[in-house]
Amino acid sequence: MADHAAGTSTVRSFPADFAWGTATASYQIEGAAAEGGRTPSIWDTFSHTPGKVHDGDTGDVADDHYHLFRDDVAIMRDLGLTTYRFSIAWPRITPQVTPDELGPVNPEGLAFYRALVDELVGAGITPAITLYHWDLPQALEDAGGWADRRTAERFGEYADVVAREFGEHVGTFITLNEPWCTAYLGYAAGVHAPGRTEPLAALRAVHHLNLAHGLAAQAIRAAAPSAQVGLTLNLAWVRPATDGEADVDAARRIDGLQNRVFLDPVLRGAYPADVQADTASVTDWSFVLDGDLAVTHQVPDVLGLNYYSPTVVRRWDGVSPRESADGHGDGAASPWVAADDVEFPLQPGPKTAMGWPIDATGMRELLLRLHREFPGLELMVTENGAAYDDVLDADGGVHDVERVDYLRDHLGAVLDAVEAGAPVRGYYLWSLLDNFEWSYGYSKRFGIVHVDYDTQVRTPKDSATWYADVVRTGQLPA
Ligand code: IFM
Repeated sequence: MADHAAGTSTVRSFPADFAWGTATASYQIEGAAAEGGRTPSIWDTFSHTPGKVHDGDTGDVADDHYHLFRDDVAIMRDLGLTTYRFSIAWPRITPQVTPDELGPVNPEGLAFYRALVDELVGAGITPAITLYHWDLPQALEDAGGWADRRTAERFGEYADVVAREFGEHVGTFITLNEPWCTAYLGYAAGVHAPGRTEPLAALRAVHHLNLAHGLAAQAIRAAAPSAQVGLTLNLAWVRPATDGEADVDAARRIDGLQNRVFLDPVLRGAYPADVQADTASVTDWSFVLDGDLAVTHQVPDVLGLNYYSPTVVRRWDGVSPRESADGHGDGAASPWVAADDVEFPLQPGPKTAMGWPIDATGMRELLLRLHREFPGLELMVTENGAAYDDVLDADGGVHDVERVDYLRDHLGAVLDAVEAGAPVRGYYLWSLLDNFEWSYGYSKRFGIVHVDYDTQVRTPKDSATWYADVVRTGQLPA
């Protein structure tokens, strides 16, 4: 910790082998939606459906990273990054997949990612590949999507193809990104693709995603024994609004639905009994078949944490408008299956352009909780960052002071956890580039590199310079 009290400022250092990266996702940056043999994903369908995405934005072009990836790797090399987390678009790899058959592998799809991996390796940057960051082949959704267990089975086969192809050069294969969003935002709240509002489908999706993780982990371990298996969860630092029994119980239920329903089957080989009881009005969980929990129980070599904002919950009184800081409030379908009586009171204090409250404490607390509950499990921050209403200044720069403050606070929280003994191995800043922010389209800018969507000109923001300094020195400036 910085020693301000003594009038001196002790520099805080990260471990020498700490991995420094940025993260992106295929649909958010690639564009070239109809090129290279790619078939539509659920996000193509969703974004092309009127009213689903801000301003009718789509990922058709996005950052045109498909054509500009060499420039983007050069930016990362100039920043001194040691690793880069990106996702592979499943519809580029097996574009003819059906629920019953993976279908032929598309050489053009493999060639694109091969060129990207080669470029990264040539720049001294270790690739970390996410296998699923939400762009499910539409043909699978047409047969039920993640609510159908065949999607998990095909995912395991797709993981085998990717691990065989890239296992040699890739440090980590992350099976899934934020299955909470896939299951609940996609199948219960309907604000993400495929836009369904079916609580039962959401819980089926939860299980099939856990199964998909297990099948993919098995495939990666067999095909690429030198690579690490990762899983990225957006765990919530859940706190009750008061010490009252109802609020404390609301916090337990949200912790179950967001955190433990993913952690437990993967790390303990069991679903939490309280979550199953809480959701009994929706399902008896009979979609969990004999032997499934042995498959989900594939402990990752590294668990990825995505953290942005804290979560405060209380029991809703059922009368006043239901509050939700993230837009899932009164009147909207809720992502919180069987928890319609829980609300998320709006918090005072500073917020990012997403309206998300800023509190880095949650980052530290979640890392310490993971370390406490799963000692020995290696940890990685696989996403952290902030959207702000950045503008290109007359001097040609983007002076994103607030983002620098946000990053400094959150990296400080990571260091707190490291200093307390949590085995946090690295940090991926979300995001390298401004990009397609899902239902918000291009209206929210998370990048440390500004993108002009008309010209595709990239301009590193002040935060990029600041981050490059942290990476170069391994030290957190006060
Ligand atoms: O842009 C997303 C990313 O795809 C998943 N994690 C959260 C980010 C910011 O909302």
